[in-house]
Amino acid sequence: MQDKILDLLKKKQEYVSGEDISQHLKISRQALWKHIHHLKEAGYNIVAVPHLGYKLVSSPDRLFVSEITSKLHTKFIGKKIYYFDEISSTMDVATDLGLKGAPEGTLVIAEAQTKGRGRLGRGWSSPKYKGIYASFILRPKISPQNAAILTLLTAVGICEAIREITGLEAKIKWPNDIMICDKKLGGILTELSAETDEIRFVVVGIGINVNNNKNSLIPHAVSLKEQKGQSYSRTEILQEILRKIETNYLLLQEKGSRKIIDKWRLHNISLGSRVKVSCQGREVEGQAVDIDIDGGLLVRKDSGLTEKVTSGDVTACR
Ligand code: BT5
Repeated sequence: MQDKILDLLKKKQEYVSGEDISQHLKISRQALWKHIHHLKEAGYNIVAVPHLGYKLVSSPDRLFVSEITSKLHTKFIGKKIYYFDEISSTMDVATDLGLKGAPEGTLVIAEAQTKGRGRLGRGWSSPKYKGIYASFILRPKISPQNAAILTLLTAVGICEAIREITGLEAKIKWPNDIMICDKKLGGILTELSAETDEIRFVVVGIGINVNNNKNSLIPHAVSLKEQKGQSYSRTEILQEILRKIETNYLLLQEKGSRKIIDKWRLHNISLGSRVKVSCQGREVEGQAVDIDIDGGLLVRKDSGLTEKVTSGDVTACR
């Protein structure tokens, strides 16, 4: 009901009389007053003026479901959203939902994570109300061996969205880092639930530093606020990221990986540089020359041989 009241107030952007709202939503004036009271407690600045009614002056910077769904305009990502003020990791909840058969596009959002995670057991710093911590479920009809393309298309979507909203040139460091000026702005974690030759579902997690000040950032990290000197609406950034990811996912389904890889090349900072990739206790060093159709990095070693690495951490050598 509170979502419906908010919808009405947002649409009008002016005073709406209590009587009109009550009639429209078929609730008593008393019930309306209670809902308005709860909304105010949640941080919505709603003014009430006798004879004029209620007006929404501002919304809190929270990733509430009603905030995300209003103006989201996606086909499937975010049609079902689970919101948490604080949780261990959005990955765990999304995986649980995936196992229970939740539909493609189901989204899990948290304002803070107590056990946010990266790859290989590493942590993801997730301070409250500062960043975006989200995981969504995909059920792609591709083989598990090709799943790396999902990380690539997510990275492209994030860069496109950040550029559109902030003008900043976010770049992708293969395979899953989103960078600005050599500092880490965000990361992507892709976890598969698969049989040998079939994906059951994939959970894609994204973490982005948005409104962190320096003191809530770990070393070598950056936030949009630190970089631009202004705060951003996390809701707007998340909405644009979801729209762009969905567009790229549909592009993958229609046209295959090549289009995604072409876009990826535009945003990457890995190709052309000399790299050292550590992958399962092994190191491959050479020049990053290209990306393979399934998302693997092609490294030309000093011996002249080219090796494909499918996962790992990249360090630029010089
Ligand atoms: C990643 O791993 O970059 C993937 C991060 C995915 C996080 C999201 S948040 C929503 C969802 N729920 C989760 O629990 N996770 C996902 P990796 O490439 O392994 O990088 C991890 C490393 O990044 C850490 O070891 C730190 O050095 C660094 N790091 C941790 N928190 C950071 C932050 N907030 N900003 C920048 N760097 C960070």
